[in-house]
Amino acid sequence: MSAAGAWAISESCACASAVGINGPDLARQAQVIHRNGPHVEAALPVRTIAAEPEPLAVDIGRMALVIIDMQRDFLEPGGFGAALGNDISRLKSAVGPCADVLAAARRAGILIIHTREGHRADLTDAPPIKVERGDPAMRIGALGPMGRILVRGEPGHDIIPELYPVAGEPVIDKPGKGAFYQTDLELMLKNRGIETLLVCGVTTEVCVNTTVREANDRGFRCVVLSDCCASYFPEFHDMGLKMIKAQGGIFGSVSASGAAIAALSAASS
Ligand code: TIU
Repeated sequence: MSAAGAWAISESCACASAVGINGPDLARQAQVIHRNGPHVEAALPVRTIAAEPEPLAVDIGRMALVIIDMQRDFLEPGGFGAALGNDISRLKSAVGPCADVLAAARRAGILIIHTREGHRADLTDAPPIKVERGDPAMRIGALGPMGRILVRGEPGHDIIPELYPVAGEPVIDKPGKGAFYQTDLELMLKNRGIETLLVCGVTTEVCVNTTVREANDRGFRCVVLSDCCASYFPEFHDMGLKMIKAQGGIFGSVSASGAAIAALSAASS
């Protein structure tokens, strides 16, 4: 077992047995894994997810769904995305598939983490080079129709209603593009024994790509769901995904909502 984390491993419980990603040798050991300590819930199975560059066998019990920055500031008029001069309607396509994967992940009972990009009200955690970009009237911290742009606690900073977190789903507030930078995401994932991240969110080439690269360097396997991600620039979306899966999956794998839902549904049935 490569990352036991907070999981307890027992050979004496009557729960269904699970195998690790490392293959049948572990299956022969008939280990039983429980999340969050002794006998909380049955272990989840290994499933193969259709993905590029190749199908991936994933231990569903060691997989988390990470939804990146599906915030009003990026997807709704008057927010940070619009302030940067972008066509925000291009991000809409990701909402429905994300909602479907979120529902399947909730049914399967896997760890679900939401992230939000944004800053303290006094902007002490915002690098000047980031704040000083663009039209002064529409910069980070400026007052827009959804409150101060990209500032924590403001309406625009929050997650869109369609994907709103429910109790028990951690929300990571991040000051940068990557979800690992200056956050406790890595700690959470390691404590839960997570090996694989299903990654959704916006934008493909900015916060999704940055997070996937950070995750890859930390030893987490990423499966990016193409239709659950979007960019203001369609060509960047396509290239962002290509860069992840090239060279044998140099940063991770690329799959789609249907394949992820199939694997999650098989795990929850
Ligand atoms: N979340 C995220 O991607 N932040 C950005 O600023 N993205 C842009 O594409 N600008």
